[in-house]
Amino acid sequence: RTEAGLAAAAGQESERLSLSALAAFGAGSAAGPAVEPRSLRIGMVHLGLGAFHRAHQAVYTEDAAAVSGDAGWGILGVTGRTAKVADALQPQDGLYTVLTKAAGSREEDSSARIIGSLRGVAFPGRDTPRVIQALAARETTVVTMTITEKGYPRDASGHLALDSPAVAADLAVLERDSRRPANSDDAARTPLGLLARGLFARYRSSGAPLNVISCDNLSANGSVTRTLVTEMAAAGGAGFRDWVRESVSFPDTMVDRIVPAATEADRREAQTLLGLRDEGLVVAEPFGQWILSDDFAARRPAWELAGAVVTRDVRPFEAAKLRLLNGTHSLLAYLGALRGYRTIAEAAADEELAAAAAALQAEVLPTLSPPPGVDLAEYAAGILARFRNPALGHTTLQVAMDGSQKLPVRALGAVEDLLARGVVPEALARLVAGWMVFVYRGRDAFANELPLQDPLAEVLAGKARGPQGGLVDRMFELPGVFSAPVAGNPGFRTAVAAHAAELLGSLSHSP
Ligand code: NAI
Ligand code: CS2
Repeated sequence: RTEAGLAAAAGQESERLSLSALAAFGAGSAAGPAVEPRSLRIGMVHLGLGAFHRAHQAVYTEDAAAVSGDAGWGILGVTGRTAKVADALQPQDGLYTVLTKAAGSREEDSSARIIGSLRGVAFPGRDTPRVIQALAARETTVVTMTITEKGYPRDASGHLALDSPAVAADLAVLERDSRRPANSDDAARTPLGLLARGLFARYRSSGAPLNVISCDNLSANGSVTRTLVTEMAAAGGAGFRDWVRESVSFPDTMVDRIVPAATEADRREAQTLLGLRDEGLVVAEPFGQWILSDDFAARRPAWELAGAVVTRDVRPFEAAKLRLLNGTHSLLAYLGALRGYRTIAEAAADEELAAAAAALQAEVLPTLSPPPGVDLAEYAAGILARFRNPALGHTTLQVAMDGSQKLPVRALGAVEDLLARGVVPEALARLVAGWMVFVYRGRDAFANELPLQDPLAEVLAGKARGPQGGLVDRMFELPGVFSAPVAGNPGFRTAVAAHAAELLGSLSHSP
Protein backbone atom coordinates (compact mmCIF):
# COMPACT_ATOMS: atom_id res chain seq x y z
CA ARG A 1 0.00 0.00 0.00
CA THR A 2 1.23 3.49 -0.75
CA GLU A 3 1.54 6.31 1.78
CA ALA A 4 -1.60 7.81 0.29
CA GLY A 5 -3.27 4.44 0.41
CA LEU A 6 -2.59 4.12 4.11
CA ALA A 7 -3.88 7.63 4.65
CA ALA A 8 -7.00 6.70 2.72
CA ALA A 9 -7.39 3.57 4.81
CA ALA A 10 -7.38 5.85 7.82
CA GLY A 11 -10.43 7.52 6.29
CA GLN A 12 -8.59 10.64 5.17
CA GLU A 13 -9.73 12.10 1.87
CA SER A 14 -7.35 11.48 -1.05
CA GLU A 15 -6.54 13.30 -4.23
CA ARG A 16 -9.13 12.56 -6.96
CA LEU A 17 -8.09 10.16 -9.73
CA SER A 18 -7.12 12.14 -12.84
CA LEU A 19 -4.35 12.14 -15.44
CA SER A 20 -2.34 14.69 -13.48
CA ALA A 21 -2.86 12.87 -10.14
CA LEU A 22 -1.82 9.61 -11.81
CA ALA A 23 1.33 11.28 -13.11
CA ALA A 24 2.08 12.76 -9.70
CA PHE A 25 1.17 9.88 -7.39
CA GLY A 26 1.15 6.79 -9.60
CA ALA A 27 -1.54 4.13 -9.30
CA GLY A 28 -0.59 2.68 -5.92
CA SER A 29 -0.93 -1.09 -5.99
CA ALA A 30 -3.43 -0.86 -8.86
CA ALA A 31 -2.41 -1.49 -12.43
CA GLY A 32 -2.27 1.72 -14.45
CA PRO A 33 -3.97 2.09 -17.87
CA ALA A 34 -2.80 -0.51 -20.42
CA VAL A 35 -2.76 2.24 -23.06
CA GLU A 36 -1.51 5.86 -22.96
CA PRO A 37 -4.84 7.74 -22.67
CA ARG A 38 -3.53 10.91 -24.30
CA SER A 39 -2.45 8.95 -27.39
CA LEU A 40 -5.94 7.63 -28.14
CA ARG A 41 -8.23 8.92 -30.89
CA ILE A 42 -12.00 8.36 -30.49
CA GLY A 43 -13.17 5.53 -32.75
CA MET A 44 -16.03 4.19 -30.63
CA VAL A 45 -19.18 5.70 -29.13
CA HIS A 46 -20.95 3.92 -26.29
CA LEU A 47 -24.60 4.62 -25.46
CA GLY A 48 -25.66 3.81 -21.88
CA LEU A 49 -22.45 4.52 -20.00
CA GLY A 50 -23.21 2.48 -16.91
CA ALA A 51 -21.22 0.03 -14.84
CA PHE A 52 -21.34 -2.93 -17.20
CA HIS A 53 -19.80 -1.20 -20.24
CA ARG A 54 -16.92 0.06 -18.14
CA ALA A 55 -16.16 -3.41 -16.75
CA HIS A 56 -16.74 -5.30 -20.00
CA GLN A 57 -16.56 -3.78 -23.50
CA ALA A 58 -14.20 -1.00 -22.43
CA VAL A 59 -11.83 -3.55 -20.83
CA TYR A 60 -11.88 -5.80 -23.90
CA THR A 61 -11.24 -2.72 -26.06
CA GLU A 62 -8.34 -1.51 -23.92
CA ASP A 63 -6.73 -4.95 -23.76
CA ALA A 64 -7.09 -5.41 -27.53
CA ALA A 65 -5.58 -1.97 -28.16
CA ALA A 66 -2.68 -2.73 -25.80
CA VAL A 67 -1.84 -5.87 -27.78
CA SER A 68 -2.42 -4.44 -31.26
CA GLY A 69 -0.93 -1.01 -30.56
CA ASP A 70 -3.88 0.52 -32.43
CA ALA A 71 -4.53 3.98 -30.88
CA GLY A 72 -7.78 4.47 -32.79
CA TRP A 73 -10.15 3.00 -30.19
CA GLY A 74 -10.72 5.77 -27.68
CA ILE A 75 -14.34 5.71 -26.46
CA LEU A 76 -16.84 8.55 -26.14
CA GLY A 77 -19.25 7.38 -23.42
CA VAL A 78 -22.80 8.72 -23.48
CA THR A 79 -24.73 8.45 -20.24
CA GLY A 80 -28.46 7.98 -19.89
CA ARG A 81 -31.01 10.13 -18.17
CA THR A 82 -28.96 11.47 -15.29
CA ALA A 83 -25.69 13.38 -15.29
CA LYS A 84 -24.45 11.37 -12.28
CA VAL A 85 -21.99 9.21 -14.21
CA ALA A 86 -20.83 12.16 -16.32
CA ASP A 87 -20.28 14.25 -13.20
CA ALA A 88 -18.26 11.41 -11.68
CA LEU A 89 -16.02 10.82 -14.69
CA GLN A 90 -15.48 14.19 -16.37
CA PRO A 91 -13.37 15.59 -13.47
CA GLN A 92 -11.30 12.37 -13.72
CA ASP A 93 -10.40 12.82 -17.41
CA GLY A 94 -12.58 9.74 -18.02
CA LEU A 95 -10.29 7.56 -15.89
CA TYR A 96 -11.86 4.97 -13.60
CA THR A 97 -10.95 1.78 -11.79
CA VAL A 98 -12.26 -1.74 -12.24
CA LEU A 99 -12.12 -3.44 -8.82
CA THR A 100 -12.18 -7.19 -9.50
CA LYS A 101 -13.38 -9.23 -6.54
CA ALA A 102 -12.63 -12.94 -6.48
CA ALA A 103 -14.56 -15.20 -4.12
CA GLY A 104 -12.20 -14.99 -1.16
CA SER A 105 -12.51 -12.39 1.54
CA ARG A 106 -8.77 -11.66 1.80
CA GLU A 107 -7.47 -8.33 0.54
CA GLU A 108 -5.37 -10.06 -2.09
CA ASP A 109 -8.55 -11.53 -3.52
CA SER A 110 -9.28 -8.07 -4.95
CA SER A 111 -7.33 -6.43 -7.71
CA ALA A 112 -7.68 -2.99 -9.22
CA ARG A 113 -6.82 -1.68 -12.64
CA ILE A 114 -7.30 1.80 -14.06
CA ILE A 115 -8.94 2.03 -17.50
CA GLY A 116 -7.77 4.86 -19.77
CA SER A 117 -9.82 4.21 -22.94
CA LEU A 118 -12.78 6.39 -22.04
CA ARG A 119 -11.66 9.58 -23.75
CA GLY A 120 -14.86 11.54 -23.49
CA VAL A 121 -18.07 11.52 -21.46
CA ALA A 122 -21.25 13.12 -22.78
CA PHE A 123 -24.62 13.67 -21.13
CA PRO A 124 -27.46 13.80 -23.69
CA GLY A 125 -29.24 16.50 -21.71
CA ARG A 126 -26.49 18.99 -22.53
CA ASP A 127 -24.19 17.37 -25.11
CA THR A 128 -26.56 16.22 -27.88
CA PRO A 129 -24.74 18.08 -30.71
CA ARG A 130 -21.42 16.57 -29.60
CA VAL A 131 -22.89 13.07 -29.56
CA ILE A 132 -24.47 13.45 -32.99
CA GLN A 133 -21.20 14.80 -34.35
CA ALA A 134 -19.28 11.82 -32.94
CA LEU A 135 -21.80 9.34 -34.36
CA ALA A 136 -21.44 11.00 -37.78
CA ALA A 137 -17.64 11.22 -37.74
CA ARG A 138 -15.89 8.99 -40.27
CA GLU A 139 -13.31 8.02 -37.60
CA THR A 140 -16.14 6.49 -35.53
CA THR A 141 -16.75 2.96 -36.84
CA VAL A 142 -18.22 1.27 -33.74
CA VAL A 143 -21.20 2.08 -31.52
CA THR A 144 -21.80 -0.20 -28.52
CA MET A 145 -24.89 -0.01 -26.31
CA THR A 146 -25.92 -1.02 -22.80
CA ILE A 147 -29.18 0.85 -22.43
CA THR A 148 -30.92 -1.89 -20.38
CA GLU A 149 -33.70 -4.22 -21.50
CA LYS A 150 -36.17 -1.31 -21.23
CA GLY A 151 -34.19 0.80 -23.69
CA TYR A 152 -35.66 -1.02 -26.73
CA PRO A 153 -39.24 0.32 -27.20
CA ARG A 154 -41.14 -2.53 -28.87
CA ASP A 155 -44.79 -3.51 -29.23
CA ALA A 156 -46.06 -7.07 -28.67
CA SER A 157 -45.05 -8.03 -32.22
CA GLY A 158 -41.47 -6.79 -31.77
CA HIS A 159 -41.87 -3.67 -33.90
CA LEU A 160 -41.13 -0.07 -32.90
CA ALA A 161 -43.59 1.05 -30.20
CA LEU A 162 -45.23 3.86 -32.17
CA ASP A 163 -47.67 4.51 -29.31
CA SER A 164 -44.78 5.55 -27.07
CA PRO A 165 -44.77 9.37 -26.67
CA ALA A 166 -40.95 9.34 -26.42
CA VAL A 167 -40.63 7.36 -29.67
CA ALA A 168 -43.18 9.63 -31.39
CA ALA A 169 -41.21 12.70 -30.29
CA ASP A 170 -37.96 11.28 -31.67
CA LEU A 171 -39.64 10.32 -34.95
CA ALA A 172 -41.03 13.85 -35.29
CA VAL A 173 -37.54 15.35 -34.89
CA LEU A 174 -36.13 12.91 -37.46
CA GLU A 175 -38.94 13.72 -39.86
CA ARG A 176 -38.36 17.45 -39.35
CA ASP A 177 -34.59 16.96 -39.80
CA SER A 178 -35.29 15.33 -43.15
CA ARG A 179 -36.88 18.56 -44.34
CA ARG A 180 -34.20 20.98 -43.22
CA PRO A 181 -30.67 20.96 -41.80
CA ALA A 182 -30.71 19.03 -38.60
CA ASN A 183 -31.08 21.19 -35.52
CA SER A 184 -29.28 18.84 -33.20
CA ASP A 185 -29.95 20.92 -30.13
CA ASP A 186 -33.12 18.98 -29.43
CA ALA A 187 -32.36 16.35 -26.79
CA ALA A 188 -33.45 12.91 -27.99
CA ARG A 189 -36.08 11.24 -25.82
CA THR A 190 -34.79 7.67 -26.31
CA PRO A 191 -31.28 6.27 -26.77
CA LEU A 192 -32.32 4.68 -30.09
CA GLY A 193 -33.70 8.07 -31.10
CA LEU A 194 -30.33 9.63 -30.35
CA LEU A 195 -28.63 6.85 -32.33
CA ALA A 196 -31.00 7.36 -35.28
CA ARG A 197 -30.29 11.10 -35.26
CA GLY A 198 -26.56 10.39 -35.32
CA LEU A 199 -26.98 7.86 -38.14
CA PHE A 200 -29.00 10.44 -40.08
CA ALA A 201 -26.18 12.97 -39.73
CA ARG A 202 -23.73 10.24 -40.85
CA TYR A 203 -25.89 9.38 -43.85
CA ARG A 204 -26.02 13.05 -44.88
CA SER A 205 -22.27 13.60 -44.44
CA SER A 206 -19.79 10.78 -44.99
CA GLY A 207 -22.23 7.88 -45.46
CA ALA A 208 -19.41 5.74 -44.08
CA PRO A 209 -20.38 2.25 -42.85
CA LEU A 210 -20.79 1.57 -39.14
CA ASN A 211 -21.05 -1.30 -36.63
CA VAL A 212 -23.86 -0.92 -34.07
CA ILE A 213 -23.37 -3.49 -31.29
CA SER A 214 -26.00 -4.03 -28.62
CA CYS A 215 -24.54 -5.51 -25.42
CA ASP A 216 -27.82 -5.83 -23.55
CA ASN A 217 -29.34 -9.02 -22.15
CA LEU A 218 -31.81 -9.55 -24.95
CA SER A 219 -32.34 -12.52 -27.21
CA ALA A 220 -31.04 -11.61 -30.70
CA ASN A 221 -30.04 -8.17 -29.40
CA GLY A 222 -28.51 -7.18 -32.76
CA SER A 223 -31.57 -8.19 -34.76
CA VAL A 224 -33.86 -6.39 -32.30
CA THR A 225 -31.77 -3.23 -32.66
CA ARG A 226 -31.69 -3.53 -36.45
CA THR A 227 -35.50 -3.77 -36.63
CA LEU A 228 -36.11 -0.79 -34.35
CA VAL A 229 -33.46 1.48 -35.87
CA THR A 230 -34.51 0.67 -39.42
CA GLU A 231 -38.15 1.37 -38.60
CA MET A 232 -37.14 4.61 -36.92
CA ALA A 233 -35.01 5.56 -39.96
CA ALA A 234 -38.08 5.46 -42.22
CA ALA A 235 -39.12 8.75 -40.60
CA GLY A 236 -36.01 10.27 -42.14
CA GLY A 237 -37.02 9.12 -45.60
CA ALA A 238 -36.68 5.95 -47.71
CA GLY A 239 -33.14 6.85 -48.79
CA PHE A 240 -31.94 7.00 -45.19
CA ARG A 241 -33.73 3.77 -44.29
CA ASP A 242 -32.11 1.98 -47.27
CA TRP A 243 -28.68 3.35 -46.30
CA VAL A 244 -29.13 1.91 -42.76
CA ARG A 245 -29.98 -1.47 -44.31
CA GLU A 246 -26.93 -1.41 -46.60
CA SER A 247 -24.26 0.34 -44.53
CA VAL A 248 -24.90 -0.43 -40.85
CA SER A 249 -24.30 -3.84 -39.26
CA PHE A 250 -26.06 -5.01 -36.08
CA PRO A 251 -24.24 -8.13 -34.88
CA ASP A 252 -25.84 -10.28 -32.18
CA THR A 253 -23.78 -10.64 -29.03
CA MET A 254 -23.73 -12.65 -25.85
CA VAL A 255 -22.23 -10.67 -22.99
CA ASP A 256 -21.35 -11.93 -19.54
CA ARG A 257 -19.65 -10.49 -16.46
CA ILE A 258 -21.43 -9.93 -13.14
CA VAL A 259 -21.03 -6.21 -12.43
CA PRO A 260 -22.94 -5.07 -9.32
CA ALA A 261 -23.55 -1.38 -8.60
CA ALA A 262 -20.53 -0.06 -6.67
CA THR A 263 -20.97 1.02 -3.04
CA GLU A 264 -19.19 3.56 -0.85
CA ALA A 265 -17.40 0.66 0.87
CA ASP A 266 -16.12 -0.44 -2.56
CA ARG A 267 -14.88 3.07 -3.25
CA ARG A 268 -13.07 3.13 0.11
CA GLU A 269 -11.44 -0.24 -0.65
CA ALA A 270 -10.29 1.01 -4.05
CA GLN A 271 -8.99 4.19 -2.45
CA THR A 272 -6.65 2.21 -0.21
CA LEU A 273 -5.35 0.32 -3.25
CA LEU A 274 -4.96 3.39 -5.47
CA GLY A 275 -4.14 6.04 -2.93
CA LEU A 276 -6.57 8.15 -4.97
CA ARG A 277 -10.34 8.77 -4.75
CA ASP A 278 -12.29 7.34 -7.71
CA GLU A 279 -15.95 8.40 -7.98
CA GLY A 280 -16.30 6.36 -11.17
CA LEU A 281 -15.30 3.00 -9.68
CA VAL A 282 -16.86 -0.19 -11.03
CA VAL A 283 -16.82 -3.59 -9.30
CA ALA A 284 -16.83 -6.93 -11.11
CA GLU A 285 -16.26 -10.63 -10.77
CA PRO A 286 -13.14 -12.15 -12.41
CA PHE A 287 -15.17 -14.05 -15.05
CA GLY A 288 -15.92 -12.41 -18.37
CA GLN A 289 -17.14 -13.60 -21.76
CA TRP A 290 -18.03 -11.84 -25.03
CA ILE A 291 -19.33 -13.72 -28.06
CA LEU A 292 -20.13 -11.71 -31.20
CA SER A 293 -21.65 -12.77 -34.50
CA ASP A 294 -19.30 -12.21 -37.42
CA ASP A 295 -21.31 -9.41 -39.00
CA PHE A 296 -19.30 -6.19 -39.28
CA ALA A 297 -19.73 -3.45 -41.88
CA ALA A 298 -16.72 -1.40 -40.73
CA ARG A 299 -13.38 -1.80 -38.96
CA ARG A 300 -13.45 -2.62 -35.25
CA PRO A 301 -11.03 -3.32 -32.40
CA ALA A 302 -9.43 -6.78 -32.56
CA TRP A 303 -11.39 -7.87 -29.51
CA GLU A 304 -10.30 -11.47 -30.08
CA LEU A 305 -6.85 -10.41 -28.84
CA ALA A 306 -8.53 -9.81 -25.48
CA GLY A 307 -10.39 -13.13 -25.43
CA ALA A 308 -13.63 -12.26 -27.21
CA VAL A 309 -14.99 -14.86 -29.63
CA VAL A 310 -16.34 -13.96 -33.06
CA THR A 311 -18.49 -16.71 -34.48
CA ARG A 312 -21.11 -17.36 -37.12
CA ASP A 313 -23.86 -18.37 -34.68
CA VAL A 314 -24.19 -16.66 -31.28
CA ARG A 315 -27.67 -18.04 -30.55
CA PRO A 316 -26.66 -21.24 -28.66
CA PHE A 317 -24.30 -19.22 -26.40
CA GLU A 318 -26.93 -16.53 -25.86
CA ALA A 319 -29.79 -18.92 -25.03
CA ALA A 320 -27.59 -20.89 -22.63
CA LYS A 321 -26.48 -17.75 -20.83
CA LEU A 322 -29.87 -16.04 -20.65
CA ARG A 323 -31.68 -19.17 -19.44
CA LEU A 324 -29.05 -20.83 -17.23
CA LEU A 325 -27.61 -17.66 -15.71
CA ASN A 326 -30.13 -14.84 -15.94
CA GLY A 327 -33.22 -16.96 -15.31
CA THR A 328 -31.60 -18.48 -12.23
CA HIS A 329 -30.43 -15.05 -11.13
CA SER A 330 -34.01 -13.80 -11.15
CA LEU A 331 -35.24 -16.83 -9.20
CA LEU A 332 -32.66 -16.17 -6.48
CA ALA A 333 -33.44 -12.47 -6.57
CA TYR A 334 -37.19 -12.76 -5.97
CA LEU A 335 -37.26 -15.75 -3.60
CA GLY A 336 -34.14 -14.46 -1.85
CA ALA A 337 -35.44 -10.92 -1.42
CA LEU A 338 -38.72 -12.24 0.03
CA ARG A 339 -36.73 -14.30 2.55
CA GLY A 340 -34.88 -11.16 3.57
CA TYR A 341 -31.57 -11.87 1.80
CA ARG A 342 -29.88 -8.62 0.74
CA THR A 343 -27.45 -10.26 -1.71
CA ILE A 344 -27.53 -12.96 -4.37
CA ALA A 345 -24.64 -14.68 -2.56
CA GLU A 346 -26.76 -15.02 0.60
CA ALA A 347 -29.65 -16.42 -1.44
CA ALA A 348 -27.33 -18.83 -3.29
CA ALA A 349 -25.96 -20.05 0.05
CA ASP A 350 -29.49 -20.97 1.22
CA GLU A 351 -29.69 -24.72 0.58
CA GLU A 352 -33.34 -24.73 -0.38
CA LEU A 353 -32.93 -21.83 -2.81
CA ALA A 354 -29.73 -23.31 -4.24
CA ALA A 355 -31.68 -26.51 -4.92
CA ALA A 356 -34.44 -24.47 -6.57
CA ALA A 357 -31.84 -22.76 -8.76
CA ALA A 358 -30.31 -26.09 -9.77
CA ALA A 359 -33.80 -27.42 -10.51
CA LEU A 360 -34.50 -24.47 -12.81
CA GLN A 361 -31.26 -25.07 -14.67
CA ALA A 362 -32.10 -28.78 -15.04
CA GLU A 363 -35.56 -27.82 -16.30
CA VAL A 364 -34.32 -25.48 -19.05
CA LEU A 365 -31.35 -27.64 -20.14
CA PRO A 366 -33.45 -29.65 -22.64
CA THR A 367 -34.43 -26.40 -24.40
CA LEU A 368 -30.77 -25.63 -25.16
CA SER A 369 -28.42 -26.72 -27.93
CA PRO A 370 -24.93 -27.07 -26.44
CA PRO A 371 -22.68 -24.36 -27.91
CA PRO A 372 -19.59 -25.86 -29.59
CA GLY A 373 -17.12 -27.10 -27.00
CA VAL A 374 -19.36 -26.32 -24.03
CA ASP A 375 -20.45 -28.89 -21.44
CA LEU A 376 -23.75 -27.32 -20.35
CA ALA A 377 -23.90 -29.16 -17.01
CA GLU A 378 -20.42 -27.90 -16.14
CA TYR A 379 -21.32 -24.40 -17.36
CA ALA A 380 -24.48 -24.41 -15.21
CA ALA A 381 -22.58 -25.50 -12.10
CA GLY A 382 -19.98 -22.80 -12.73
CA ILE A 383 -22.75 -20.20 -12.80
CA LEU A 384 -24.04 -21.22 -9.37
CA ALA A 385 -20.49 -21.06 -8.00
CA ARG A 386 -20.14 -17.52 -9.41
CA PHE A 387 -23.39 -16.52 -7.68
CA ARG A 388 -21.94 -17.67 -4.34
CA ASN A 389 -19.09 -15.13 -4.51
CA PRO A 390 -19.66 -13.28 -1.19
CA ALA A 391 -17.22 -10.49 -2.08
CA LEU A 392 -19.36 -9.08 -4.90
CA GLY A 393 -22.29 -7.76 -2.86
CA HIS A 394 -24.63 -8.03 -5.87
CA THR A 395 -28.00 -7.19 -4.35
CA THR A 396 -31.19 -9.17 -4.88
CA LEU A 397 -32.99 -5.87 -5.45
CA GLN A 398 -30.68 -4.90 -8.33
CA VAL A 399 -31.34 -8.20 -10.12
CA ALA A 400 -35.05 -7.97 -9.25
CA MET A 401 -35.32 -4.61 -11.05
CA ASP A 402 -37.27 -4.37 -14.35
CA GLY A 403 -38.82 -7.83 -14.02
CA SER A 404 -41.50 -7.03 -16.63
CA GLN A 405 -38.70 -6.54 -19.18
CA LYS A 406 -36.38 -9.32 -18.01
CA LEU A 407 -38.70 -12.28 -17.46
CA PRO A 408 -39.93 -12.56 -21.07
CA VAL A 409 -36.31 -12.87 -22.26
CA ARG A 410 -34.75 -15.02 -19.53
CA ALA A 411 -37.67 -17.22 -18.44
CA LEU A 412 -40.90 -17.02 -20.47
CA GLY A 413 -39.28 -18.10 -23.74
CA ALA A 414 -38.21 -21.32 -22.02
CA VAL A 415 -41.71 -21.70 -20.55
CA GLU A 416 -43.21 -21.46 -24.04
CA ASP A 417 -40.75 -24.01 -25.43
CA LEU A 418 -41.48 -26.50 -22.65
CA LEU A 419 -45.26 -26.04 -22.81
CA ALA A 420 -45.06 -26.74 -26.55
CA ARG A 421 -43.52 -30.09 -25.63
CA GLY A 422 -46.34 -30.83 -23.20
CA VAL A 423 -44.18 -30.13 -20.15
CA VAL A 424 -45.47 -27.85 -17.38
CA PRO A 425 -42.22 -26.29 -16.04
CA GLU A 426 -42.55 -26.24 -12.24
CA ALA A 427 -39.25 -24.45 -11.47
CA LEU A 428 -40.06 -21.69 -13.95
CA ALA A 429 -43.58 -21.51 -12.50
CA ARG A 430 -41.95 -20.94 -9.12
CA LEU A 431 -39.84 -18.10 -10.59
CA VAL A 432 -42.91 -16.44 -12.11
CA ALA A 433 -44.81 -16.88 -8.82
CA GLY A 434 -41.84 -15.38 -6.96
CA TRP A 435 -41.98 -12.29 -9.16
CA MET A 436 -45.73 -11.93 -8.71
CA VAL A 437 -45.52 -12.25 -4.92
CA PHE A 438 -42.55 -9.82 -4.86
CA VAL A 439 -44.72 -7.28 -6.71
CA TYR A 440 -47.81 -8.01 -4.64
CA ARG A 441 -46.28 -8.10 -1.18
CA GLY A 442 -43.69 -5.36 -1.50
CA ARG A 443 -42.24 -6.49 1.84
CA ASP A 444 -39.91 -9.29 2.85
CA ALA A 445 -40.38 -11.83 5.65
CA PHE A 446 -39.23 -9.22 8.15
CA ALA A 447 -41.52 -6.49 6.87
CA ASN A 448 -38.64 -4.66 5.20
CA GLU A 449 -39.85 -2.78 2.15
CA LEU A 450 -39.00 -4.28 -1.24
CA PRO A 451 -39.15 -1.24 -3.55
CA LEU A 452 -40.49 -1.97 -7.02
CA GLN A 453 -38.31 -0.58 -9.83
CA ASP A 454 -39.87 -1.35 -13.18
CA PRO A 455 -41.02 0.63 -16.24
CA LEU A 456 -44.45 -0.92 -15.62
CA ALA A 457 -44.39 -0.06 -11.90
CA GLU A 458 -47.69 1.82 -12.02
CA VAL A 459 -49.48 -0.95 -13.88
CA LEU A 460 -47.96 -3.55 -11.56
CA ALA A 461 -49.04 -1.60 -8.48
CA GLY A 462 -52.56 -1.64 -9.88
CA LYS A 463 -52.40 -5.41 -10.33
CA ALA A 464 -51.09 -5.77 -6.78
CA ARG A 465 -54.12 -4.02 -5.38
CA GLY A 466 -57.09 -6.33 -5.02
CA PRO A 467 -57.75 -9.68 -3.39
CA GLN A 468 -54.83 -12.07 -3.01
CA GLY A 469 -56.89 -14.85 -4.56
CA GLY A 470 -57.08 -13.12 -7.96
CA LEU A 471 -53.45 -11.95 -8.03
CA VAL A 472 -52.12 -14.53 -10.50
CA ASP A 473 -54.98 -14.03 -12.94
CA ARG A 474 -54.57 -10.26 -12.78
CA MET A 475 -50.83 -10.50 -13.39
CA PHE A 476 -51.30 -12.84 -16.35
CA GLU A 477 -53.25 -10.04 -18.02
CA LEU A 478 -50.16 -7.81 -18.11
CA PRO A 479 -49.71 -6.31 -21.58
CA GLY A 480 -46.52 -7.27 -23.41
CA VAL A 481 -45.24 -9.64 -20.71
CA PHE A 482 -47.02 -13.00 -21.04
CA SER A 483 -47.55 -14.36 -24.54
CA ALA A 484 -50.89 -16.04 -25.34
CA PRO A 485 -49.45 -19.60 -25.26
CA VAL A 486 -48.09 -18.94 -21.75
CA ALA A 487 -50.99 -16.96 -20.25
CA GLY A 488 -53.49 -19.24 -21.93
CA ASN A 489 -52.07 -22.51 -20.64
CA PRO A 490 -54.24 -23.76 -17.74
CA GLY A 491 -51.58 -26.17 -16.49
CA PHE A 492 -48.97 -23.44 -16.19
CA ARG A 493 -51.41 -20.99 -14.65
CA THR A 494 -52.38 -23.60 -12.05
CA ALA A 495 -48.71 -24.29 -11.27
CA VAL A 496 -47.95 -20.59 -10.83
CA ALA A 497 -51.01 -20.14 -8.61
CA ALA A 498 -50.00 -23.10 -6.44
CA HIS A 499 -46.45 -21.78 -6.00
CA ALA A 500 -47.75 -18.30 -5.27
CA ALA A 501 -50.19 -19.63 -2.64
CA GLU A 502 -47.41 -21.69 -1.02
CA LEU A 503 -45.06 -18.70 -0.99
CA LEU A 504 -47.69 -16.35 0.45
CA GLY A 505 -48.59 -19.01 3.01
CA SER A 506 -44.96 -19.30 4.08
CA LEU A 507 -44.86 -15.53 4.56
CA SER A 508 -48.25 -15.24 6.23
CA HIS A 509 -46.72 -15.62 9.72
CA SER A 510 -44.35 -12.77 8.93
CA PRO A 511 -45.12 -9.18 9.92
P1 NAI B 1 -26.35 0.82 -15.08
O1 NAI B 1 -27.61 1.19 -14.40
O2 NAI B 1 -25.04 1.02 -14.42
O3 NAI B 1 -26.27 1.56 -16.50
C1 NAI B 1 -27.35 1.53 -17.34
C2 NAI B 1 -27.12 2.63 -18.37
O4 NAI B 1 -28.25 2.69 -19.21
C3 NAI B 1 -26.99 4.00 -17.73
O5 NAI B 1 -26.18 4.83 -18.54
C4 NAI B 1 -28.41 4.51 -17.77
O6 NAI B 1 -28.49 5.92 -17.77
C5 NAI B 1 -28.87 3.97 -19.08
N1 NAI B 1 -30.32 3.75 -19.09
C6 NAI B 1 -31.07 3.18 -18.14
N2 NAI B 1 -32.36 3.15 -18.53
C7 NAI B 1 -32.40 3.70 -19.76
C8 NAI B 1 -33.44 3.95 -20.69
N3 NAI B 1 -34.71 3.60 -20.43
N4 NAI B 1 -33.11 4.54 -21.82
C9 NAI B 1 -31.83 4.88 -22.06
N5 NAI B 1 -30.78 4.66 -21.25
C10 NAI B 1 -31.09 4.08 -20.12
O7 NAI B 1 -26.55 -0.72 -15.48
P2 NAI B 1 -25.39 -1.73 -15.99
O8 NAI B 1 -24.94 -2.54 -14.85
O9 NAI B 1 -24.42 -0.96 -16.78
O10 NAI B 1 -26.24 -2.71 -16.95
C11 NAI B 1 -26.76 -2.17 -18.14
C12 NAI B 1 -27.19 -3.32 -19.02
O11 NAI B 1 -26.06 -4.11 -19.37
C13 NAI B 1 -28.14 -4.29 -18.34
O12 NAI B 1 -29.48 -3.83 -18.39
C14 NAI B 1 -27.94 -5.54 -19.19
O13 NAI B 1 -28.73 -5.45 -20.35
C15 NAI B 1 -26.46 -5.46 -19.55
N6 NAI B 1 -25.65 -6.33 -18.69
C16 NAI B 1 -25.38 -6.00 -17.38
C17 NAI B 1 -24.60 -6.85 -16.61
C18 NAI B 1 -24.32 -6.57 -15.16
O14 NAI B 1 -23.95 -7.52 -14.42
N7 NAI B 1 -24.49 -5.34 -14.68
C19 NAI B 1 -24.04 -8.07 -17.18
C20 NAI B 1 -24.44 -8.38 -18.52
C21 NAI B 1 -25.21 -7.51 -19.25
C1 CS2 C 1 -28.49 -9.74 -13.80
C2 CS2 C 1 -27.52 -9.48 -14.95
O1 CS2 C 1 -29.24 -7.62 -13.13
C3 CS2 C 1 -29.56 -8.67 -13.71
O2 CS2 C 1 -30.63 -8.88 -14.25
O3 CS2 C 1 -29.07 -11.01 -14.00
O4 CS2 C 1 -27.13 -8.14 -15.03
C4 CS2 C 1 -26.29 -10.37 -14.75
O5 CS2 C 1 -25.50 -9.87 -13.67
C5 CS2 C 1 -25.46 -10.42 -16.00
O6 CS2 C 1 -26.24 -10.78 -17.11
C6 CS2 C 1 -24.28 -11.35 -15.87
O7 CS2 C 1 -23.59 -11.44 -17.08
